[in-house]
Amino acid sequence: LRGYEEFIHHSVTLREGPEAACARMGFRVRTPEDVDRAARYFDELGCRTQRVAAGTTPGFGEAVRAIDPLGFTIELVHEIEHVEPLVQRYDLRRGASINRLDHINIATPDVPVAFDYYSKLGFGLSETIEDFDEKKLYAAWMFRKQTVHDVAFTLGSGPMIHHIAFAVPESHNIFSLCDTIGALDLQASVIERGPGRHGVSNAFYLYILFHDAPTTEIYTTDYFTGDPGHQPIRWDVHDERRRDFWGNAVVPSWYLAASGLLDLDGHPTPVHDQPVTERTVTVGADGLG
Ligand code: 4SX
Ligand code: FE2
Ligand code: CA
Repeated sequence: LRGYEEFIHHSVTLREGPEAACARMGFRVRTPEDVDRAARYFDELGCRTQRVAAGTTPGFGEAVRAIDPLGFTIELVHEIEHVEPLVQRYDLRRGASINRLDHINIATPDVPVAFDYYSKLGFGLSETIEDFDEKKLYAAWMFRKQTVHDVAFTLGSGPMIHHIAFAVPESHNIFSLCDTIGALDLQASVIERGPGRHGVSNAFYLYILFHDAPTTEIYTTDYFTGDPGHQPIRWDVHDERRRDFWGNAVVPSWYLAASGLLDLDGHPTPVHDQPVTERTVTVGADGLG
C-alpha cells in the first residue's frame, strides 16, 4: 500500500499472521553506500544484522535488516522502484485521501535512551514533553524530513509500536472521514481519540482503531523544521494543551494500547513493562481533568 503522494513502491505491507505484530519498520537512506555503512554501524554496535538481496522486499533494492539497540527490527534501503505519484488524480482519491506515511510513534520504557540513539543517527529534535521540576522526559518527537517528526517516543511498556500515522492533505479530509465512520455506525469502535488539534506538532488529528491493526493516526498540517538551527519546543507535562490544544482529555486507551514486534526470525519480541504515568500525573487517577 502507498499514499497518493508517494513515488515508492509501497510504504506499508500487511501480511496475514498468527498474531498482530509489526515485523519491521523501514527507513530509506540517502546513498547506496549508506546501506553498507548502516550494516557496519549495527555490526559494530553488536546488533544482529542481516543483508537481504534486492527484491526480497518487493520494489526494494539491496537492504540491511537489524535489531536496533532499542529492540526494533528495522530495514534500511536506498534503491527503490519508482512508481507514478497520484497527487492530482483527484478522480482516483478515495477514503481519507492518504498522501503518505508520516511517522511512527514507538513506545519505549526509556525515552532518554531512545532520544540519544536517534540523535546519533542524525535525527533532529522538534518537541518534547517533560516534567520540568522532576527533570523527567516523557516523550520526544524527532525528524529527518523537514516536518515535526519521522519518529516519536512515548514512555510506556516496550519496545512496541504506539501508532503509525498517515498524512492527509487538509483538515477537511479528517472531517469527511469522521462523517463516513458515523454513516457506517462505526464511531464507537473506530474513533479512539479526536478529531482535534495537537499542542505538540500543531497538527490536526484523528486516531482510529480497526480490527487488530496498530492504532492509526490521520494527521495533517504540522510545520516546517528545515531551517538550520531550528529550535525545539518543550512542553511541561502539566500543560493541558500539550496533547490536545483545546484541552480535551486523552482517553486512557491511547496511553495504554500498543502493538508488539517480531524479531528477524519472526518471533515475538519480549516487552519490558513500564507503567504509564503521564496520564495520572496530569489528570488524576480518576481520569478526569
Ligand atoms: O498527543 S500529542 O499532541 O502530544 C501528539 C501526538 C502530537 C503529535 C503526534 O503525532 C502525536 O501522535
Ligand atoms: Fe502521532
Ligand atoms: Ca470511541
